[in-house]
Order: sequence, then structure tokens, then C-alpha cells
Amino acid sequence: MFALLTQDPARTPGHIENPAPPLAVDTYGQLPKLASTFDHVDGLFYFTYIVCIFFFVVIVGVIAVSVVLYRRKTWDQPALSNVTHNTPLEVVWTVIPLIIVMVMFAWGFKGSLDMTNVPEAASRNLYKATAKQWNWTFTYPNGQQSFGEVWVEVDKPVAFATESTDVLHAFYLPQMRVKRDVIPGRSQVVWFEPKEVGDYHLFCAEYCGNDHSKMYAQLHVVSAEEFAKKPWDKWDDSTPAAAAKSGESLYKQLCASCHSVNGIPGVGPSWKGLFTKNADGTFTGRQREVLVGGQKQTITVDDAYIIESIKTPMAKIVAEEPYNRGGMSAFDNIEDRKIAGLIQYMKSLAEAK
Ligand code: HEC
Ligand SMILES: [Cu+2]
Repeated sequence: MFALLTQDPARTPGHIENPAPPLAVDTYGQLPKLASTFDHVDGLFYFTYIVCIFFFVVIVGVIAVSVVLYRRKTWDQPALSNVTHNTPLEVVWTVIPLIIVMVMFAWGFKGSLDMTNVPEAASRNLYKATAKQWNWTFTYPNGQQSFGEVWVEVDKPVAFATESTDVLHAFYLPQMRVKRDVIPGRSQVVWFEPKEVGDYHLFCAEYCGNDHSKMYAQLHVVSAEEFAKKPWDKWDDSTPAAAAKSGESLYKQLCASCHSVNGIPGVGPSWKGLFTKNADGTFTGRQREVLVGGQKQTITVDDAYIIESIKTPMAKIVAEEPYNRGGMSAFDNIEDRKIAGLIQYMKSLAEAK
């Protein structure tokens, strides 16, 4: 847990760049600054922390003192006494920890109920968070979507219905004190009320495969005026260069965990060299060996192939090892103009060299 809280995602190798400043790392051994109304988490956390430190000191202290005071002083020294049992002591060290653990349980259970029993106000502001290897898609109450980052209004209770399209993930917002498993085939809801404007880390807190650590998103808590401008809805494709830039940001949010653009192989093939640029400004796709229903074919990469690869990846699988086992799940919810931006970005890679 501490690793997650103090990890600076901006320094993770191959990390998806993100505009928000990394968390301050002066939170060692403490919780990051609370930004929601769930302060009971802090109480329980520090209670558990203090109990652990107290008993650590007492137990290790008693052991250390006994080791020194009652050690065998000569090799042939016989045992001085041989106490095997002490009923009052047994009762004391069973009952006291039992009471403490029951307090922790009741406190934690109440907190868990508070987080999962969605109040009316939050259920009227219901988002969906869809997890898949290794990215997040967010659906707003009005049906619009954003990827890898999500905007909510400050001081307004919000609920997230989480779902997974593949394996186990977890929805974890440390500064909101919210964490819940995301389980395939089950919709689990969490809610919170953000109290401070800012950018916050959203981690996947359940190991979900190779690039679990890259499964990172951000929560932007903004004022009502800012929210009304729908910051997630900006997609500039007024010029090919602008479309490529928009495509690049979407690439970083959704595709960079598996595809590089510099030739380094990842879980998926690098996008470098998919297209080359001709003297007249047009683009030619590379030759690609693919498997169609298990049969090898050679095709020329073009827009239609890219679109198909995004919407139905299993239709044509790259024949080269290790990609021939597939492994990309379909993105069938990306709007056409956004796919066009992704293609423009792939083409812009040819210009770069
Ligand atoms: C979980 C890892 C993963 C993610 C995330 C992913 N892909 Fe893939 N992708 C793969 C793998 C593996 C292949 C090769 C197998 C195949 O062809 O389906 C592939 C193949 C492709 C191909 C064919 C490439 C070629 O060289 O012929 C395209 C195009 C593609 N992906 C686009 C995308 C786009 C666009 C996104 C983001 C919206 C994306 N992928 C996200 C794993 C991924
Ligand atoms: Cu995950």
C-alpha cells in the first residue's frame, strides 16, 4: 500500500505522460492529503498504525530484555525454572487483542458500508469506469466518454459504477480515500464527495498482468464553471497536424501501455514504420503478414486495416512472433473522428524521421 501511495508515476519507465504534478513524496508513512469527506479512513488508518507500533515496541522489548536477563550464562547451566503455562496471562493476551481487532473490524466495516451505500445525491451523478488491460474508460452521466482521465465537479457527490471487460482490477483514488475491486461480470459502485479542486492519481490497485503498473489515470476535480465547459470534450481535428496531436494524446491514454512509437517491441507491435511518406505528401502503408482464421496473408497497411485492428483485432492478427497469439481487446466505442486522429498520428510518425 505504501508503495502505491508514494510511487511517483511520472518516473515509471515507459510511463504515459500526464499533465498533473506528481504527488509530493513527503507522505512517507502517512496518508496523502485528504480531498474528500471520508475522514474516517484516516482515523482507522492511524489507529491501526499506533496499535501496531505500540505492540511492536512492547513485544520486541520484552523479548530483548528476556534474552539479555535470562540468557544461559555458562554452557552447562541447567534451566532455572520451567514454567509451561499461565492461564491468566493467556486470557489477557487473547482478550485484549480480540477487542482491538473487533474495534478495527467494526470501524472498517462501517467505512466500507459508507463508501458503497450510495446516497441519493451521488446516484443522480453516476459515472461509469470501465477497466481493461491496461487503461481506463470513463462514461459521464450524459453518455460522453473520456479515456485515462476524468473530470468531476467539486463539492458535488459523485458515484462510479465500475466494470471490467477482462480480468480483476481495482479502482483506487488515494486522496479521496476510495478503493474498490473491479470484478468482471459484476458492477460495483463507489461514491465520494470531492472537497478540493485539483488533479489526483487514480491507480489500478489489483495486479492485472504485465503492465499493471502502467494502468494509471487521473481524476480532475474542477469548479462548476470549469466543468460546464466540458474539458473532456475537446478534440481538435481542424488540420491534419491538430488531428495528429489529438490522436497522440489519445494514444498516450489508451494504447501506449502496449504499443511503442519508437520501434521498441511491446505487448503489441511498435507503430514505427506502419506508414512511409511519399514525395508528393501521400502515405504508403508497410507490407504486413497477418493471420486470417489461421491462414497467412500479406496485406498492405491502410486506414481500413487500422480501423479493423482497433474495432475487431482478432480479424487479422499480426503473424509475427509473439503477436500471433493476439492479445488486444477490441475498442469498439471510440468515435470515428477519434480513430481518424489516431491514424493521422500513426502517419505523422513517418514524417518524424
Ligand atoms: C493490451 C495491449 C494492447 C492495447 C492496450 C492496445 N493494443 Fe493494439 N495490439 C496489441 C497486440 C498484442 C497486437 C498484435 C495482435 C493483433 O494484430 O491483434 C496489436 C495490434 C494492433 C494493430 C495492428 C498493428 C500492425 O502493426 O499491424 C493496430 C493498428 C493496433 N493494435 C492499434 C491499437 C490502438 C489504436 C490502440 C489504442 C486505442 C491499441 N492498439 C491498444 C495489443 C494492444
Ligand atoms: Cu488493472
